[in-house]
This record gives sequence, C-alpha cells and structure tokens, in this order.
Amino acid sequence: MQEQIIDNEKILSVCRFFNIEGELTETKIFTDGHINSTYYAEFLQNGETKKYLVQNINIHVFKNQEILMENIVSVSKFLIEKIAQTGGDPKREALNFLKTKDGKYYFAKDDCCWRIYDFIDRAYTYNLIDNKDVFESAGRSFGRFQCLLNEYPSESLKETIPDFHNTPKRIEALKNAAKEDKVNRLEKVDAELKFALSRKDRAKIALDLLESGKIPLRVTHNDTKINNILFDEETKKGICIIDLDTIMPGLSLYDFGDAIRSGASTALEDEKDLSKVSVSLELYESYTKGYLSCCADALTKAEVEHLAYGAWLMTFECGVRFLTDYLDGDNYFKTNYPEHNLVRAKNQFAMVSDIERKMDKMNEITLRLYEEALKNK
Ligand code: ADP
Ligand code: GN1
Ligand code: MG
Repeated sequence: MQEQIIDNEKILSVCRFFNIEGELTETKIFTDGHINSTYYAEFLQNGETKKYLVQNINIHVFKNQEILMENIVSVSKFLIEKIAQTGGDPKREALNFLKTKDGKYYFAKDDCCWRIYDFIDRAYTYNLIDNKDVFESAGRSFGRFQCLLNEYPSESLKETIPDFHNTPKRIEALKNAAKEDKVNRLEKVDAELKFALSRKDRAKIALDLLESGKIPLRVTHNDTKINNILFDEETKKGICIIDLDTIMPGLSLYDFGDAIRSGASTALEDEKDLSKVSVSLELYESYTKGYLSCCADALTKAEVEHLAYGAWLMTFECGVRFLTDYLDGDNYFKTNYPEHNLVRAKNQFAMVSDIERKMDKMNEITLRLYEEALKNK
C-alpha cells in the first residue's frame, strides 16, 4: 500500500450509500492492480473499528456492471457455503459483499461504479515470490478453488469480457493496433511484433484442444495472478482468492498458466533488465506440486499434459496484450510512465523464450508430480 492523495469525501459518500455508519478514521490506496481503483477505509462505529475494501470498478473494461456483480456475488455466495460446510472460515476465505441502501451490490454514479466488501485483515499479497513453500501454498489455494468451482453451475455465468483468453483474437487485435498505429509507436516495436506473429500457430493449440473435445470447458478464475491471493499473516498460507471479475467458463490451462506466469518468474512483470527474467523450475515444481495435490484427480490426462503449455500461452498472451495496449496509446492497463506497457511486453516475451527453452523439463516435472499426486490420493 502506498500513501497517495485520496478523495476522502468521495469515499465517505460512497460508504454512506452502502449503509456504513460511524466516523471515517483512515483511508489508503492499493496500487497493485492494473484495472480497478481500490481503497481501504476504516471506520469507528460505537467504539469498534470496522474495515472495508472500497473499489471503483473500471467501467471501460467491465462494460456491463450488472452482470459482473451478478456473477461474482453469486460465485462468492456459493464459495461461502462450501467453505462453511468444509469447516473453513468464510469470513476470511471468501469475499463478503455489502449491499447498498437500495438493495444492490454496486452503486453507479457520475460515470463511476463502486462496490464494497469486508476487508480481510491480517493478510498480505505478493508481487514477486522467492520462496518455494509460499508458492506451493498458492498452488494448493488455486487447486482447491478450482475444485470448489467444479460444482458451480457454469450455465448461470455470463461472459464479463468476451473472448478474454482467446489468444488468436488477441493476436488479431495486435495486428489491428499495428495497422492503425494510432500514437506512432510502431517503429519501436519491430522485434516484439515479429516475435508475437511468428508464434501464432502455437497460440491456437488450447482452443483447438477444446474444439476437438480433448480438454473440457470449466468454470475458471481467468486472472490467477499471484497478487490475487491473500496470504494469512499468522499461518503464512494462502487463504482467499480475490479479484473474481473474470470468473467465466474457461480452461484449467489458463488458471494454471497465469499463476506460473506471474509467480514462477524470477523478476517482476515490469523488470527492465531482461537478464533477470526467467522461469524458475524450482518454483514451477513447487506450485505444480501444491496444485496437483488438490486437483490431480479432477483433471483429464490431456489437461495435465498441457499445463506447461498453459504457462507458455498465458505469458505469451499477456505480452501480446501489453504490446497491443502500447500501440493503442495505453488505454487498458494502468501505466506509470510512457514506455511501461512496452517494458512489460518485452519482459513477458523474455519469459516466453525461457519457457520455450525449458518446456521439456516443465513437462517432465508435471507428469512426475501428477503420478505422485494420484498415488497419494
Ligand atoms: P484489481 O482488479 O485492480 O487487481 P483487486 O480486486 O485485485 O483489484 O484488488 C487490488 C488489491 O486490493 C489486491 O491485490 C489486494 O492487495 C487488495 N484487496 C482486494 N480485496 C481485498 C480484501 N477483501 N481484503 C483485503 N485486501 C484486499
Ligand atoms: C490485469 O487486475 P489485475 O491487475 O489482477 C488483467 C489480467 C492480466 C494482468 C497482468 C481484467 O490483472 O488479465 O493478466 O493485469 N486483468 C484484466 O498483470 O484484464
Ligand atoms: Mg488484482
């Protein structure tokens, strides 16, 4: 969390609309996410401190907030019930949304759309992981999350961002952005564009597997970036999966892959020194171990055989999206400086190259851990 100027009046008026009473005693801003604007708000209510997470939803990214909130409130209620049934603590392990005065889960005003949930205290997130045990715990958290969602009625979910992980379409969008070259940046991305376009056949494999019925459609999170897990300060274990905005039908490869993209990298997503960027096989192994210990028996063999490919795909796709946004004039991802998206794209492509070098080893590790996980069941 960083100190920044926050419009406390605005936060307060939003909170009042969600029936939050008492004195606003503290606010902070979270700067980790690339999409929404997220604030912490603390209130004193009858001598008691109450903590909330206030979020301004990015309405340019999530165009239909009604269906967005329907999806995530319904999934959260489902998870709360499951967690309670299995002896967990739904107050710390799931998101608990507040209702507005008019009974909705969001408040739209002046081109802004707000939601509030209970703040999960004594928890933290990682942007970079350098510890095997932490990442194994992350694997267990996402593995468990996926298993819980296996029973969620997928037909009730609406697509919050159409074609979110349709990588071939992402490549088309990149080509269009290059053609339009709106902000005259094309000449700066020659190498990256070639890198992306030369891999377009490989980027089709996941959807081909789905189309031919070799891998199933599941309910997936679709944004399993490592800072979307809250870790418990006391137990150091992953407790809650957050940022549910993109829960939609998808592939297990996406969720596995994005966790590896963000968590098994030896550098931050926007590290400029590309010699620091690589995929750590040690971290890959620990995540895969944790993940498969929870859901090996729920996966098909074809899925398992393509998990490492999923890591390649998600890293590649993310690079393509950063590059597209750079060419488009930085309209989608939050940036801190003009070249930020290009730095991110180069970084992701460096990781893609390293995954390509290590793909055989990653597959070997996955299959070995899969056999072990099945034996231990
Ligand atoms: P974005 O879509 O912008 O990534 P997130 O929903 O991931 O937004 O929230 C941004 C950050 O806010 C998270 O990385 C986490 O640090 C913090 N956060 C979100 N929800 C909670 C919560 N319920 N309790 C505590 N911290 C939270
Ligand atoms: C965004 O919201 P956040 O920061 O968790 C993006 C992901 C990207 C990620 C790259 C809705 O995730 O798809 O992989 O940035 N989320 C959306 O860091 O586009
Ligand atoms: Mg997030």
